[in-house]
Amino acid sequence: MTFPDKQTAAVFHKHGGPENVKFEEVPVGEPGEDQVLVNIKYTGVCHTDLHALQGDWPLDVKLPLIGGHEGAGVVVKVGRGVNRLKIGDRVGVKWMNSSCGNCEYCMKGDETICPQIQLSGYTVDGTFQHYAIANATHATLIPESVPLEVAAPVMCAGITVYRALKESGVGPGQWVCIPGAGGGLGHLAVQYAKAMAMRVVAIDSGEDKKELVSSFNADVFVDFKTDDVVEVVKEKTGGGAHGTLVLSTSPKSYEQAASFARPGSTMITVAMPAGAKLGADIFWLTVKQLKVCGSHVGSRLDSVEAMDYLARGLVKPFYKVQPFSTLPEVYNLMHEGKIAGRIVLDLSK
Ligand code: 8ID
Ligand code: ZN
Repeated sequence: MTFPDKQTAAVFHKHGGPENVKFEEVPVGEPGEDQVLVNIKYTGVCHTDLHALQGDWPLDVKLPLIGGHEGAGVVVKVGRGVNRLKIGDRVGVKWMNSSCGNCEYCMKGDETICPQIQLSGYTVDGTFQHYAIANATHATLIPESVPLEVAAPVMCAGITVYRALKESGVGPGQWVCIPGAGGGLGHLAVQYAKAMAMRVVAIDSGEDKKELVSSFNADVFVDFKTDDVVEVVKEKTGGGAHGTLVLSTSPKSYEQAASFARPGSTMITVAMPAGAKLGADIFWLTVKQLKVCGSHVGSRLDSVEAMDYLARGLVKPFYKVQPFSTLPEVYNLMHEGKIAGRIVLDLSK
């Protein structure tokens, strides 16, 4: 398969706003041991990419960085020792780029907490380029029946919420509460939750997001700008949600989640607003026997399972396709909370 030596990538050299993203000519990488070179056709834009650009988190970002970690494309070259993938395979490139495979966590399938984890679009270059390097063990095969642009948002958003819902322990018929339900992760969380027979309280704001989550049969919509969130959730769920997935990028959601939690329930921390602390009252945390559990993307098996929901038609990402060159505008819209579902970039434009 032929491919060029050089390509255009969206790079930032220092942290800050979308104006720091530059489209530059960079060399196409060479896949090393257990790596493949993937011709990225589509990539989602996740709020994590914006956190990385802004330098929000207490974990160093590689600089300069090519961001992006929701890529879907085709393998064009395989490195040494790659048996699992071949040229022409359709794969997803994820946040979880690689793990060591040999530590105590990797050995028991907890690869998402491997101390040597490499993260696409954060510690290594990601999918905002035409040719990205992926680890052959971790790249997710995309079933033939799933178009690449549809698969892209699942590579981070879908896998993450699928895993977080499993961690929540919410059973069929029980209530799961989803702050941030109209966003990239949220709109998929609503669908996975319904496919798992949970009842859903979707929290977000505005008509667009209300319409979107209602189209996926969310049972209740709560508008965080106009409703008394804690009271409405308690009332609609008959005493609080059995589990909460915090997917909203506002620290306020973490305070509210502890307040509307049903006794004995679990709060899953997924969103990571800059500098946010757990603002829960320890008294209520204790006497309500609440569990707080962090959830970081998903394992290779979670990825395959999350993709399978798509292949079976149980989950359908809602997205708008835009040209690659619009990435800075996407960041602006995301910062303002104006994106319902996901924006997927078409790398050919
Ligand atoms: O593995 C992980 N833990 C993981 C994986 C992927 C993403 C974590 N994340 C993190 C991101 O880094 C980000 O912090 O999850 C968060 C959400 O990512 P996203 O879904 O990509 O963001 P978005 O599309 O911008 O959606 C955020 C939604 O939150 C709503 C907004 O309206 C938007 O729809 N929101 C806000 I801002 N304030 C809210 C509030 N007070 C709120 N929703 C409810 N209550
Ligand atoms: Zn992401």
